[in-house]
Amino acid sequence: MSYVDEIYAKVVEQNPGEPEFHQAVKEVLDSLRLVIDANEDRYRKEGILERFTEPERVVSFRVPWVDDKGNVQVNKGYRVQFNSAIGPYKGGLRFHPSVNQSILKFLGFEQVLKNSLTGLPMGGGKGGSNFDPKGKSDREVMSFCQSFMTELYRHIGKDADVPAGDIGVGGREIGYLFGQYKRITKLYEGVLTGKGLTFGGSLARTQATGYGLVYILDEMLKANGKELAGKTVLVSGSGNVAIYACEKAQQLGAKVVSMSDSNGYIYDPDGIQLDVVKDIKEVRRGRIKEYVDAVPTAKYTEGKGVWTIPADIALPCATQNELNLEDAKTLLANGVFAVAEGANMPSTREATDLFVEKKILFMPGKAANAGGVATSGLEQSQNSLRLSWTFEEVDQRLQNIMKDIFAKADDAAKRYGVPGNYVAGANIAGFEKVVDAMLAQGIV
Ligand code: NDP
Ligand code: 2IT
Repeated sequence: MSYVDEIYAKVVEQNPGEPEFHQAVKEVLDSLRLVIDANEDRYRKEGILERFTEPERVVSFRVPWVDDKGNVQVNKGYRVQFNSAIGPYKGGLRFHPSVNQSILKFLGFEQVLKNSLTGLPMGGGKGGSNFDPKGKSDREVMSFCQSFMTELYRHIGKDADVPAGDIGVGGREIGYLFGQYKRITKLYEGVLTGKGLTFGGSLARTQATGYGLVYILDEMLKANGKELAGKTVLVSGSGNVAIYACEKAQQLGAKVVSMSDSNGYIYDPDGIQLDVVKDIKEVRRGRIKEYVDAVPTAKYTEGKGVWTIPADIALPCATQNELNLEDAKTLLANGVFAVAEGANMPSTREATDLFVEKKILFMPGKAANAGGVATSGLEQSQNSLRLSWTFEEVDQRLQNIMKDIFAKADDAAKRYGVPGNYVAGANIAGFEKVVDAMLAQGIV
């Protein structure tokens, strides 16, 4: 049996009930076959894949808190510290009822390769809780965040592990978490990123994931003789990534016609009015269906289905496995020629395979959404230097990083004889750096 197949079988056997983790490992290992086969003896001898697929540490803990009615609530909290070969663990916290160990391990595993691609010295980690911030008061969210940090603080630190936001964790949550960390440890340090601008946050971090997604999309289009201006774009989700992907796509002359949340999607043939979406989502924490109250010419549809709208480009920016094989077929039949993933693993394996097989321009999440964590890395740099860069300075660095990621994925795909396959290219380029560091550091 090949080393890849042997390790994948082991991962499935030793991590029962973790389908998302299996899925992410399989996708990555399959596309690394060429590299691994070429180095099989050395990698086997050093146990590279056994170590690469096993998190260095998984911490799980109880998060008790009291709601506004005086009832005690108990949630599960986690931090997966996956790989620290190239730097301290770095990666977001997700607060969503679906959170479990499988989802956080898949996210942590992907994060290792993503962070490597940024070129910055960051290892990979992920954490979170099955806490649902929806419908909770600010006091309840604060109470939960304080309890969460009262356990998490002992596992993190500016040179050990630096969490940030992800689904359900934005500026409000990071503020509460930072306040509690500082209070417990007496340390005013860059232990979290995505902080408010008055206490160490970086300009452009809020925009970074969505902007970065469109920068790399633009790069991919240009490299293939196409351009973004004038194209019709589908965006799913209406959170942090979706909103700023929409903003940058519009700035570059594209027409974004959809957004969604877990209840349904809106279709605005005249182009999304982003100020309306920002007011609903960032100010009022409302639902996307409220968009049609302000824009009656747009249409709201309950349920899934955002991928049935005809367009040129699709940007899935909500969550894992939100775009399946049927959706992929529909997109292709409707003329979509490029897909870039704002979310982590939004396309199922079958959908990804179809995009690759049909040779459309497809940029996988670990490359396409790396602008967020890259800018987190820039926030860490600014914290260490005790200064802050301007918006333009950070944005320029972000653009350079996204260009560089495209070049790395493009180059690795060409080197291994699969030009244009950015799935393989991103996985290979991310893996090469991590493996080099792991080999140099011995069996740890
Ligand atoms: P937000 O919480 O700001 O927004 C999430 C959006 O996705 C919401 O519109 C939400 O709808 C929707 N969504 C979440 N879960 C589901 C679900 N199970 N089914 C359908 N819709 C869902 O999160 P972000 O924008 O930060 O994150 C979006 C994606 O981008 C995630 O995959 C995340 O891992 C990834 N990402 C985020 C980065 C960041 O910097 N924030 C960086 C890189 C990747 P609803 O409100 O109904 O739940
Ligand atoms: O998936 C991701 O890359 C993030 N949620 C951002 C992580 C970070 O540390 O900024």
